[in-house]
Amino acid sequence: MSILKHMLAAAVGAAALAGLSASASAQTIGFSQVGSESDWRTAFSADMKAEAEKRGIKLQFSDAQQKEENQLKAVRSFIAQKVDAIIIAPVVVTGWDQVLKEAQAAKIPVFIADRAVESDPSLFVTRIAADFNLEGRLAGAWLAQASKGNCNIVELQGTVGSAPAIERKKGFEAVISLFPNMKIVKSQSGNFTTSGGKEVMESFIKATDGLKDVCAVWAHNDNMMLGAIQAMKEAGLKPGKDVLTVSVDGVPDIFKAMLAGESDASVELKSDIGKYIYDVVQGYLKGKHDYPKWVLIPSDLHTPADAAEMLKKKGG
Ligand code: GZL
Repeated sequence: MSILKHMLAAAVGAAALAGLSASASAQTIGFSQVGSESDWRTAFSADMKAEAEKRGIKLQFSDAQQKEENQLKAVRSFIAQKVDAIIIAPVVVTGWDQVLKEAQAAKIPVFIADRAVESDPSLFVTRIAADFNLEGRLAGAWLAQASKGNCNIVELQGTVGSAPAIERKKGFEAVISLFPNMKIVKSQSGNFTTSGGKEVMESFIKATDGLKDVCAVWAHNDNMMLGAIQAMKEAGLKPGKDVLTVSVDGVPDIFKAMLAGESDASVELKSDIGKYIYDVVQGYLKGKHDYPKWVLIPSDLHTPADAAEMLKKKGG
């Protein structure tokens, strides 16, 4: 048989196996998603749906619109439907013990994705997420270098009580505390939304007489930074120049802002993480039960130097 025929036979065999494994692993998975508050969240949701489709997973997707009570309702509905597994991206870290115990009693494995809970780790299989504290440290280190350790900072916090807001703040402060002339002079939550970031920045501009003596804006996500950039421009300020900016997510519009000279740095948070999450869930359902309690997704910082390349990578 010619080489080509061998390759075709192998390809057909592989496709059949893949088909078999897909049908054999056709599972129903419930996914309780935070909401659609940011470009990153929207991209993450799209990736979770596309990857489930690719793997023949029946995904029960629930958008909680950033309300914990909606997430708790969704998880209880998944339990009632007797799904094969439950994935939760928790809007805040507290309030999960009871529903996690109910899922455990129903023998449905739970996986925490993207964010984190304060609950006992025995109540879920594992957490597949980035290191928010590291993201805060990367942002703080970049600003220390960019400002030569001399900077009054205004901070746009994420959703109060959420793991990324708690840990990004801790990581950022751990680094700037090493520099006596770096301090956060204003800090308030914009709830991870563009409109929230704009409103808070407008109040900061008013309270500091047009960001007088303010050297930088630190935002826990890009959407709040994009709102802050709008507010600074409307006040006649030059974000990215008069005021340094650093945020997290690495969404396409922040790279566009960098190319326009209006943003200086963003720590990328990978949004195409459905493959990692489903690998873990499907691995567990097939019998692999020795996952660590945290499957870490890497993050790295980007600046205008590679903004064009990152924008292309993000399909922007
Ligand atoms: C972090 C993620 C955060 C993003 C925000 O992993 O949960 O939530 O940084 C989103 O854009 O709102």
